Amino acid sequence: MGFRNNALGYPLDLLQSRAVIKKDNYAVIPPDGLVRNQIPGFEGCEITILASPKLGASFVDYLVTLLPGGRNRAGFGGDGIETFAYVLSGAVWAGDGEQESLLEAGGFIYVPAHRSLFLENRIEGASELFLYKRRYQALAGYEATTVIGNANQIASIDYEGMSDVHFTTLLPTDNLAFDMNFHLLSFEPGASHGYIETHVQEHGALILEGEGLYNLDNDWIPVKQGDYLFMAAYCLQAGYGVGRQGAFTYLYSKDCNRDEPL
Ligand code: UGY
Ligand code: MN
Repeated sequence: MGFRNNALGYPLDLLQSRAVIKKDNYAVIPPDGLVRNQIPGFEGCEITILASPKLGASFVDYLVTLLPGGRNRAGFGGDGIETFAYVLSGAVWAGDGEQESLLEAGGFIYVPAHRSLFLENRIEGASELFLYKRRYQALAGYEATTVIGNANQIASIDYEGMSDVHFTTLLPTDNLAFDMNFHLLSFEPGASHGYIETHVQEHGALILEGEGLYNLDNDWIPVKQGDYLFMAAYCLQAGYGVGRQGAFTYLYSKDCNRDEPL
């Protein structure tokens, strides 16, 4: 049920949910319970806010459905806020006021904190976007630049020596100007992390395909395509790909390249 599945009205059974919300620790947010938000600047868009500082994140993640004619002409981000958009389906024109591109599934744009992100749906139907914003942590002498690409055109590498776990990095790794990155991690059935991670970085993760069994703070939780995961700093985390149909893949953000302030 829920608006994202276009299944509203009387419930068919007892009300129940797979959602788990542990503020400042982790969250599993399946699509069923999500609600629509109106956000100024977005015209003709249905928006759901996922992680936010109220959950314990230093960033905000969103799912955006751009309806026919849907757009953001006012500009999203800027004034110290970096933004990132990843097209899940459809075709979206995206620009930063200088560079622009037509993004299809897998297409993404990172816009640095001194510029704004502009968006416009370019198909007759709806386009779906994953959207992110975070206050940029500047580093003297460095300036991040706009990055436009498509995840399907970036070669993955074996993840930490495992040939059945595929790791794709979307933003530059050799430039300290970037204080965060986006990655895809994909597990073939039966593959897993090599160890349960315990680290200071936070993640927001959208499961793009498949099914997994995920450890969050030592709770083992089944998750699947469409679920959103938030992992706060120091949250224990690891997963197995368990689906019989194919890979378990998620898109996730990770802060990087900065010391921790005292
Ligand atoms: O990059 C990471 O920290 C990543 N391996 N974490 C995760 O998949 N939960
Ligand atoms: Mn991690």
